[in-house]
Amino acid sequence: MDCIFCRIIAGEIPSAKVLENEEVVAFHDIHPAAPIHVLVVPKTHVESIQALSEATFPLLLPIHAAIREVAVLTGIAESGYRVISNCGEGAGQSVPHLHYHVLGGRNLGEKLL
Ligand code: DGP
Repeated sequence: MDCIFCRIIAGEIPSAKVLENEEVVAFHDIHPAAPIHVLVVPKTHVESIQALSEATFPLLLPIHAAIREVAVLTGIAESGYRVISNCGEGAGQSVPHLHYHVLGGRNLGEKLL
């Protein structure tokens, strides 16, 4: 298994988990870009949003539920947070396993759009 997130999911690489359920795991990013920076990752290996299919679209529901739960657990649900999923090398995706960055805990005023 050469996917780093699959190895984290399998417990082969340690991570600071925020939550885990049947479909999703969420853990703190190793290179935080904000005081709260959590990655929400489906346990099923899908490369990116672009690689989603009819079979894997249902993963989006537990991912979104987990994002909300992570926001509550890390105390940023009220103050606000940003969710980013880099899709493809040109967008800076460095781990080809679908994941959502949940960022908060500071003013995220510098908006891209
Ligand atoms: P992206 O560049 O959008 O593909 O995001 C990948 C993120 O994954 C990046 O912010 C750093 C993080 N990351 C890479 N390897 C590890 C790891 O072994 N553990 C943790 N916790 N995060 C990792």
